[in-house]
Amino acid sequence: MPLGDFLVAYLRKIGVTHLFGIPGDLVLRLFVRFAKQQGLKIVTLSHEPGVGFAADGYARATGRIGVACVTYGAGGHNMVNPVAGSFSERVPVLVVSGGPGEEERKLGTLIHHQAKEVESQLRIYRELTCASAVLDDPATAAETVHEVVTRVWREQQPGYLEIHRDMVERRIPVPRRILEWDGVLHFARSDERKTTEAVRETTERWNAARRPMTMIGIEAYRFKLQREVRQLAERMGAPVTTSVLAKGAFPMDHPLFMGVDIGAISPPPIRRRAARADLVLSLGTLLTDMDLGGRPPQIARAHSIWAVNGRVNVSFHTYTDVHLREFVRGLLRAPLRRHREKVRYVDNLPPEPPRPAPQLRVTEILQEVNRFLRGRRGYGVVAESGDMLFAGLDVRVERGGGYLAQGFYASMGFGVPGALGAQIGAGFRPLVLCGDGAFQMTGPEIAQAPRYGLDPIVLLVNNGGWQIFRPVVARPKLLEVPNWPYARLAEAWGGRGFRVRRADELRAALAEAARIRSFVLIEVQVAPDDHSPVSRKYIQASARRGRVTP
Ligand SMILES: Cc1ncc(C[n+]2csc(CCOP(=O)(O)OP(=O)(O)O)c2C)c(N)n1
Ligand SMILES: [Mg+2]
Repeated sequence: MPLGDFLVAYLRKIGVTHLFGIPGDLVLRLFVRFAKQQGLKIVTLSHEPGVGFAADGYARATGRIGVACVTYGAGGHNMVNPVAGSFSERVPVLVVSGGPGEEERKLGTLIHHQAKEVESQLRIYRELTCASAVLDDPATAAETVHEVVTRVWREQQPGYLEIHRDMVERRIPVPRRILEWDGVLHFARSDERKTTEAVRETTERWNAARRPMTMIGIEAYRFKLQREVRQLAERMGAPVTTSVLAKGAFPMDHPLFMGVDIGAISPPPIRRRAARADLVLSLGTLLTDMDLGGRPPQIARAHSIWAVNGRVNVSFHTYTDVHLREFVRGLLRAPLRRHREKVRYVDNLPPEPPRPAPQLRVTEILQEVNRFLRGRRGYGVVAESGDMLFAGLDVRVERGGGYLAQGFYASMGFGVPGALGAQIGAGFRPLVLCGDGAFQMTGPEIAQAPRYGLDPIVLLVNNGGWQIFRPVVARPKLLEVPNWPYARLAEAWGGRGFRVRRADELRAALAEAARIRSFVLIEVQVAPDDHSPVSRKYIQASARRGRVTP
């Protein structure tokens, strides 16, 4: 069959429903094939960064592969940053790019959109993907697609396919193995004997521990272990925290959930409990400066078991080839002792003020958001980079509601397009927490919402600039951004816009937004030197680390 048709059939077979993209002449034929009858639903946005973030948001929210299709050069290069974010945060995104045909490449001229060499884009994407290929050989094209996609799934990281425009209609042989395959992708399998031993040793240590804790990381989410991890936590009975990146991987209203652990700048009860722990069982947590608050792990290695990246590290030795799925399943069958401890959820918010202040504060916004979400179903929170990334740590989405944020790579621009992709894929109504600076990067993609029937609520916290840096930058002028008429823009783009200045106005606007069936933007005015509690701690700690000591 023609290569283009094979690719569509293949993606459908693995459960992909949508394709995010922007066409160009070097990818046009492929793009049109994707949209053919029985093909994929095409979602075009205004700018490739939005496309990349939307495909990533789709993948995060659905647990399926997100597909982004771009033209060669100008399009592909424009999407580098979102794909780098997907790589860092283990999101399975497949990038499909067009490219110049063989005859064109033989002309000896430079080809429009080309940067250094025709292969430059491929080389750039090699750095940002776990598998990449140019499909230039009809004989092996089908196998190559299968290999790249299999790797993307196994590693939960992006992959890259470049399909030159003269290849789209080329007929390719499809091996029987792929034709007869049921379309189910598999994760890497662990070594059984090593798993048995890792589980046995973990069980011994767990049963000997007096004050253990469990920390849930992003792999639990990406490898679709939420249910098992919850069961395991209930069997073990100890308090549970998540890393920053994994917020949402464990139910926020679960009686064992203590909150988000961000190392030394965690809420004091989490810090104190972690300091007293004689064993931390960490399931799928990447070791990042963000999660550990820029300090070495508080828990000495002697008292920890870290399962991540296909390894189980038990204090000072390591079991290789033990992946999180088999490890967790093994533990579920093990004779684990159940600890009993009364666990209380903690965040960083102060008590609510008795009456709304004349100038709304970030902490009050978070209290209103929590009030709004309490008991409501069908919402997911998307936190944008900037103060809202840290503010989001104090948001509590109950009853299985989703939570998405770039909790480690932390690129501005993820929020609005990521939310569009997430709603398209998973159907929940996003509540986007977004700063004015980040909104000016990709927020205008919200204008795409009406034509796809999407209705996110964007809470735009307007503090007049990139103010997360205000406490550490001596010249505030450097941080200013122009003041857009955000609410009026929302109305002009087919949504509804509100401007609020006080907590009671915000409460009313949110209640109204819940009734409105189009997208809604609520602009919330706050003072430029007001920050969420976690940002305040984080930015000071980060500035200390960057300081040059003579
Ligand atoms: C793409 C990108 N560029 C720059 C940064 C560095 N950065 C982090 S937060 C921030 C300011 C965010 O401003 P805004 O969205 O208004 O949020 P605020 O800090 O004011 O709450 C900047 C520039 C980044 N994270 N991502
Ligand atoms: Mg701002």
